[in-house]
Amino acid sequence: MKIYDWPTGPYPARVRIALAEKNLETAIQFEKVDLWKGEHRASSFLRKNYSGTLPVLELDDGTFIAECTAITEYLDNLDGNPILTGRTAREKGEIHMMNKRVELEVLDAVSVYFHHATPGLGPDVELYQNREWGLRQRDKALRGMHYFDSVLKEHAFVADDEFSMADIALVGGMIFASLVDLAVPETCTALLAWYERMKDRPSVAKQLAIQA
Ligand code: GTS
Repeated sequence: MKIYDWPTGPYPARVRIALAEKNLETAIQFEKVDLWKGEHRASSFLRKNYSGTLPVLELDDGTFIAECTAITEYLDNLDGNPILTGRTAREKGEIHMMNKRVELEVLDAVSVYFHHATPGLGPDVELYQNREWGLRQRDKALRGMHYFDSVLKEHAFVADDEFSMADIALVGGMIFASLVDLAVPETCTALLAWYERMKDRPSVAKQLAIQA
């Protein structure tokens, strides 16, 4: 299997953390696609992923699977022992709901802020920017952090009281926020404490060492 990757990218980080949790790192070959040079916009890459985003998983039979959630679902179920995406119908429902909520309310919002209200990937790659939209998404991400703080005041993890891909997605959000200097509000004490606990996981620590 191959992953089209950008090693310090917050979304690729989600899949790298999932791979480490599943002890699958040695089963994967990584191929860099340079976002800063706009290689993800090339027609050869768009044939692999219409959306032009990283990461993308290529299976040995030539199938391409894009989207972090879909890739995580695939990897988690390969050995018939899903530990990240839920075992029961209820677990799956709750984990997917919270994973999507992390994307909508924090991670994707920070990404839009980066692409629209900061220089983003630079003038050659960012062909359309809307600063007002970017700033609104920054404020949405901050509201999202407060929401997850309230969740983590009541629960040890983002979904279902067990570590899951929803936690990994929120780690991606924390990584992206840090890359764009968007500080987590100090009042979000439960969110900050949860992130410190996440950093103790070898999978997350390894990714943060790559980010440093
Ligand atoms: N919904 C996608 C997913 O979950 O995989 C989003 C993926 C995404 O936005 N990836 C970023 C990207 O390709 C990579 S990174 O920002 O984490 O490095 N961005 C390029 C672009 O032009 O938006």
